[in-house]
Amino acid sequence: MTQQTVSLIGVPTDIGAGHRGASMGPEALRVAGLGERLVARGLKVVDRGNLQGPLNPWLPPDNGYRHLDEVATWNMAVHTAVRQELQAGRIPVMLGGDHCLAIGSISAVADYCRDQGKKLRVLWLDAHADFNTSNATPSGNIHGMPVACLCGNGPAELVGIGNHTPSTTPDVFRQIGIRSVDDGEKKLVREYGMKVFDMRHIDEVGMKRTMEEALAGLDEDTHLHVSFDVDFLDPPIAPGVGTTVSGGPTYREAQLCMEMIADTGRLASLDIVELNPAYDVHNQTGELAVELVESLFGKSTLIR
Ligand code: 4U7
Ligand code: MN
Ligand code: MN
Ligand code: MN
Repeated sequence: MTQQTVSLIGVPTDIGAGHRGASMGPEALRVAGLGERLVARGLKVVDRGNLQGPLNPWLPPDNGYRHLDEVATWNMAVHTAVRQELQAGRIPVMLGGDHCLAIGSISAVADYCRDQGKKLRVLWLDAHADFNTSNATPSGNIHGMPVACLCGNGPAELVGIGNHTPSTTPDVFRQIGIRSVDDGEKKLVREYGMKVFDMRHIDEVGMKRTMEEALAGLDEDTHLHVSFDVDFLDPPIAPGVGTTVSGGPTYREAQLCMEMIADTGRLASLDIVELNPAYDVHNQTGELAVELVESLFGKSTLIR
């Protein structure tokens, strides 16, 4: 097999978040050795450096959205950068930054899949469903809205990013690790028929069966995108995020999740988002994220 190339795209902003500091995520991931670890896995790695965009004005929400124009500007830059790497046959790894940036990355992946005649599957690893709207949101923070925007339920500034509106459809998503969904958001999740593997499901059937279900139906024509919100993980092992929610996957469950994704051989693009070094302890969450991404790219402790 030819050597695969991974492109690291840093997106240093917390423009969509409710806490400052995710803007430092890209550098923390680099300091934790992300690039070197992927090289050690036999991948070729190019680091595109960091994208640039507007500073965070840290204003209150306006009409249900905080920083809507700035969020749109950052996401257009992400869209262009991710699309360019895909077009060149590389695996884009977006280093967030907060999770609003998945609007840019996944809209690019979805456009690419249409052009290539590929099917898309998105694994959304998160404590949250990120399916809010300006009416449902308790915060106005757009990092709680990217999945809704990608499915066409959001402001024109965000829903219109990329070549197709809406960018994609609810059926491509599998949401895993979910344990915090707002009341209005919950209604929308049901109405749109989102496939949610919440913590209750993981508790009941285990991570193994959960991942078998979430990965069912992939074939050689499927582009698999993983959107890894670091708050997916149980807070005691991953304190370095703005919005911790107790009761997440353990170290072993998270490893198994990543290993089973790697086993499909279909991973073609990735977001690593919401890492917030301002809340971290000695970059332990950054290092854990890197360790899990190694597993996602095929590192295994298997002996058999
Ligand atoms: B993340 C929240 F109210 N639902 O909308 C909101 F609980 O990207 C949190 O998953 C959103 O980290 C979290 O503000 C967004 C809140
Ligand atoms: Mn999220
Ligand atoms: Mn989250
Ligand atoms: Mn968060």
